[in-house]
Amino acid sequence: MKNNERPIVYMCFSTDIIHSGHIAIIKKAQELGDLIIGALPDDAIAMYRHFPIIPYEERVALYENISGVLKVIKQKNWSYKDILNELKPDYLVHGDDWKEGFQKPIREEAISILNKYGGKLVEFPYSRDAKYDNLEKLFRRQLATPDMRRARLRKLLSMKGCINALEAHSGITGLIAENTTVHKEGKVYQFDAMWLSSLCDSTAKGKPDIELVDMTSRFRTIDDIMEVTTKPIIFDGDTGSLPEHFVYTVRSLERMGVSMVIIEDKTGLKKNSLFGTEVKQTQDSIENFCHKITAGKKAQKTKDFMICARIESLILEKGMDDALNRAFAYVNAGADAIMIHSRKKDPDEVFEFAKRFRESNKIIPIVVVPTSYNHVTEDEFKKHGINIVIYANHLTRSGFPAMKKAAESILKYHRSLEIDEICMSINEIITLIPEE
Ligand code: SPV
Ligand code: MG
Repeated sequence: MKNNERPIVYMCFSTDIIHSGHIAIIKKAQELGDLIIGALPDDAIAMYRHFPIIPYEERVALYENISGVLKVIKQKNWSYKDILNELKPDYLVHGDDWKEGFQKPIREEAISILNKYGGKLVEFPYSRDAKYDNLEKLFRRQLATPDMRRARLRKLLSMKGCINALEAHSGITGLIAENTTVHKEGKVYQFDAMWLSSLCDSTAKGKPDIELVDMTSRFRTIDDIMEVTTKPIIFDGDTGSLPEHFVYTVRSLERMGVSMVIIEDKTGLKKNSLFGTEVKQTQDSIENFCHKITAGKKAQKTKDFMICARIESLILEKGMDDALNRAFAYVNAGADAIMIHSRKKDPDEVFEFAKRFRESNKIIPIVVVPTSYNHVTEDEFKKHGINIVIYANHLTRSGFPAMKKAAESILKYHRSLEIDEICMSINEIITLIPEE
């Protein structure tokens, strides 16, 4: 590199569109020397920002063909440490927007490495031109199209190994699942997917979770959420109803852009699993349930849509062997994933299931809903071979108690002053709804 006469300039891109704003920065960088562009891989971008629309290889080709770019190399993650140590560029170019926010520690790390070998950081003022914002927004809308949204769950699973999903039951709860991010120790955390819970969809309508809210109404909720979000949706399909009905559900969900339906192996009047054996619930026969899975798999049109079989054996106290027998039978019938449900306070039976299932099957994703064993972290689940962690009811369970408290307080004091502290200001509420 250094036998080159001109200084080496390095900058890293995560963008999947190149507009005149990028070209202007590239031109300025090229005035400093020969420009090498780093390209972040899909998993790095998906983890900290939006999901990339243009795949990595295409982005590399895009950057390579920008006039005057010497070459494009892979920058494995957001940290510049490895690249700076290897390449030792004379200049590192970046927009000045990374002085704050999640990139602040990344900037500090880069400066300390540059200082060690005498490299320079050049920061160009970052202008948030409305023209570019609109362009990006338009481009980003593609993420919400049915084909892109549907396919994203499988992609995220293969990128991350273990993903999480938050319950959503309306447009606004969908927006919370879509947009909530937390910055911690130089990293950004956000939810990967949304869970369209039957319990929470029914609760929002003031109805019991007994398959009383019909599919047309459930689809309406999906539509409300899809209108304002882009993240993949996992749909709680209850029992899936009759196989003859389930095939229509599969086709509709797939057409809408839902990524996965989870159906549970119960039959007759379904009650919520968290009641366990306190209420009468009947598990379906292996044969019947396998038939339903196979019928669903035959009905789907794309390779991306997933049918997950949910096993209720532990909930209904039928034992571990029954749960495992069913899991293998359901996979043979075509299930793309297995959900093992438990309402125990500790995760032992779920971990035992995962261990024994993984002895024979390393591939099929395992889904868990840790409502009762909620002290277990996602990292621990991942270590036990689990791939999807669903927070199944937490926006419902946190939101409604606050509403009840507000209603009671108004009745008690005949005014609303006392609940100021638990109410979001109108300004904050407005910021939850992004402007179009
Ligand atoms: C739901 O969220 O509706 C579920 C999960 O099915 S559970 O409530 O735990 O059964
Ligand atoms: Mg449910």
